[in-house]
Amino acid sequence: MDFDLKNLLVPLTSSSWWEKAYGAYARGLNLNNNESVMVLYNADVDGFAASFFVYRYLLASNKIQTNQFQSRPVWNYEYDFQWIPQFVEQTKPDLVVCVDIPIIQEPNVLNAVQKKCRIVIYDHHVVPPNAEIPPDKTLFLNSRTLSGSNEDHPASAFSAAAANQIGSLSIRDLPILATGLRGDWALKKYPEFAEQLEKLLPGFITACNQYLYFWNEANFINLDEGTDIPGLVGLRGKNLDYGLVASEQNHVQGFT
Ligand SMILES: [Mn+2]
Repeated sequence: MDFDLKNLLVPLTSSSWWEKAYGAYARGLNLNNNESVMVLYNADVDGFAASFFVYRYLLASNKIQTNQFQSRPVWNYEYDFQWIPQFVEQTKPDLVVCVDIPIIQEPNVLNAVQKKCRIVIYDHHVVPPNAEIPPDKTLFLNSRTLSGSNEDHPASAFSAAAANQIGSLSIRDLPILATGLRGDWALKKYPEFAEQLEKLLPGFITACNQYLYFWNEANFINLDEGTDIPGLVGLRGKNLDYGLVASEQNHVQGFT
């Protein structure tokens, strides 16, 4: 079967700002010998997929060893980001890469972190009008501001396109990218990619969604009626959230 990995994410890579943004990203992710990286990613599928493609990029560009790479999800309830300076103090990376997290809204955090290490951010959340872009050791990339017209490209799309640019993407990565994009409802934005995916896994996305829909609907009905979800009895709030993530993961693994 003929796959075209070259032109996967055309609406992104043909945009007027892509070359410049990719160049800045590539320089930002350039490591000196033995430097280490910490990737902080939004704890959703777009963020997770993005962190995977950052790793792929670093492997291909810097030939890093696994002990030079660490990553950590950032959960919704951690979105004040005030814990990050101390976390960086403890883990001592030379470079922090933030994908899919709106950390730009906390200039005090960025200022504290960039005193300790370099920062590269790719995000596509709306940037607050009064956000301060920190100079010096922080690189801030956001498709909405780069395009000047609020263009929205998920973090998994951007980081996969960058990994693809240096040839470190393979056909096996397509389902990961599909999941990331699907999580942000953005699969339809990239018709060339959707076409390659359909060649690889005909009907995969539709079938997987139909399967999950059944569970999600059942969960919704249970909660709406004030009953517990089987297997997650007595859980509410954050604990229920954790439980649901784990059970959805099980369902997806069962499905694939
Ligand atoms: Mn996202």
